[in-house]
Amino acid sequence: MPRTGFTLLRIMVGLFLLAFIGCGDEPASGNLDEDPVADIDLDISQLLPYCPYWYRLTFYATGSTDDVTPSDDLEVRWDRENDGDWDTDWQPMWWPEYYYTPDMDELLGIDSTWAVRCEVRDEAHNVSECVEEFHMGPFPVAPDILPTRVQIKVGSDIDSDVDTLHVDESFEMSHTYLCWGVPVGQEHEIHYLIDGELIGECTRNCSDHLCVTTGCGYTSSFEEPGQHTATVILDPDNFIEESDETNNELTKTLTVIQ
Ligand SMILES: [Ca+2]
Ligand SMILES: [Ca+2]
Ligand SMILES: [Ca+2]
Ligand SMILES: [Ca+2]
Repeated sequence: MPRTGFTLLRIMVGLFLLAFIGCGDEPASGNLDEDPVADIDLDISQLLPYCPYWYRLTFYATGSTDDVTPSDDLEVRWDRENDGDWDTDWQPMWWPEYYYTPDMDELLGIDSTWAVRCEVRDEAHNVSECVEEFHMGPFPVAPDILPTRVQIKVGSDIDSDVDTLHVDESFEMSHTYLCWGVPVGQEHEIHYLIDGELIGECTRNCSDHLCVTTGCGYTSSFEEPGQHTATVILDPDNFIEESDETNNELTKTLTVIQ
């Protein structure tokens, strides 16, 4: 073969190899690297069973896919209330959860509908946006004060809360309540009743916490087996004007056994 023909052949083989290697970087569709497909899931659960307005909001973007970048290598960032300001940096998909406990000012402002926004990007920095709305609540209408738990504590565990007691077993009564949009420092009275009889009373201030657990220092025990009713009444003398004056009483049934 003449020398010029041999050189031409080498160039053609080289071009063919370059084209062949380049094909491996392209998606099966033959298109260039496309935007990822963002897919988010929301997991909404109560943070504490007696704080019905405290939520654990977990946002997952693990369902997102891309034509080239493996799902595990995609990145996501979150704007948790869709206000235009990103609340996280770009973060890897293997840590996609975002825990958030809204405070009352935010809850009062969002009218129980919440929108979360995210962006998912692939390794070529192609970006897809996703927005999803979800519902929380219904929330009380401010101002309102309401009990959410009658707590019966036994032993030294301050978090214990039982329905069943033994005869002569000592217990302490307390309660959890919400001051929903009530000015901080606003006083209210609290009445504790057992079987409809007033057995303790005290005064407390509203704080800016969503859920407050407190007690009037009442401890007692039952001498006989049977069923009893423990009741907490908030603001019995109506120091606070509320949107709902009918939800200030909460009752718990106690079973006393030998
Ligand atoms: Ca892509
Ligand atoms: Ca934000
Ligand atoms: Ca109320
Ligand atoms: Ca009242």
